[in-house]
Amino acid sequence: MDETFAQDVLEGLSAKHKYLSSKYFYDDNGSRIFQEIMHMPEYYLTDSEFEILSLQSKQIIDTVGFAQPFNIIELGAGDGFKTFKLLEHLVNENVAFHYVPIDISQEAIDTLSDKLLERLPNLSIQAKVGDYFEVLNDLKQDNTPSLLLFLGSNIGNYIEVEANKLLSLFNQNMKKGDKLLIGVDLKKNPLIVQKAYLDDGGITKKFNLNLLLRINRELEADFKIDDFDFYSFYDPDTGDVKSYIVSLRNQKVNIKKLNRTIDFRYDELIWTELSKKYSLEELKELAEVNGFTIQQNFLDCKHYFVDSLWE
Ligand code: AVJ
Repeated sequence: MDETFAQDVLEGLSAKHKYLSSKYFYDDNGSRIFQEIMHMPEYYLTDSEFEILSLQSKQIIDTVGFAQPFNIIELGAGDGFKTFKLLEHLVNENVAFHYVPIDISQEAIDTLSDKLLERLPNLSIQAKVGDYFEVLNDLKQDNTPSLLLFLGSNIGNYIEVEANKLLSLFNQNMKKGDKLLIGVDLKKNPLIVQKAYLDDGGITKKFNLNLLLRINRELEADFKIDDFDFYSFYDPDTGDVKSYIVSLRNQKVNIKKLNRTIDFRYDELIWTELSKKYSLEELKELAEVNGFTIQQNFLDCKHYFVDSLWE
């Protein structure tokens, strides 16, 4: 795990066009800063998906149409705040189901389980720590129908080939009849998207620069945070939001554990994240090339976001 981080940092910072993977944002500090992002008024994604799950949980579950009991398997459960609305609906309706959150972090799973049980003491939680696919493969053995959740527009972090790889792997690990509810951020007025990723309060900047602090701590590097800035750009044609760390001067950074000194040019960029937005047509295409069909789309009232039900 640590080894991969070191290797990936080395590879990304040695490249002609430097890059770091956004999956490394989420150490303990990064996860906390992401919570702050989700509370920013500019970051509409959370509010939109929360609205969908608050107002349409009944329609979603009716459309899924499973016999009871069934499983709700959440991939990359995170803090489970949006999912709470869906789970609450099911518990209140006395529906028989098991909630199976999957995350690679034991700590994230423990916190989530405690928080949920506090508010929904009757909830049946069968948390799994580990790799998505190992856990999904295990679940294939049991013939309880399963609804997979992949919420929060996490799919937006994957470039096209990777998104297709991930979704076809989901597909291969699902039993006949299983369904997938996937949260996807939609193309919209570019100013709204731009502001969600380049906020005036600098929280997203702090989120990105935290990755340099993580490298300082875990790989014994000497990044001077004040000598770096942040930039994010939305291209409304492609739907790509690309985020970057910007070097504010010519500088050298030593990374002790990598035995390397890395040169940064004035204005040189490190690409850190893709947050892709889809149109509904592109979403249909994404489903179909990976062997799914869209059963129904559930949108928020502003049509900013969709929870799309795939079979
Ligand atoms: C959690 C991946 C959906 O890309 O919108 C928020 C992460 N990055 N602000 C996103 C994020 C900058 C977020 N996802």
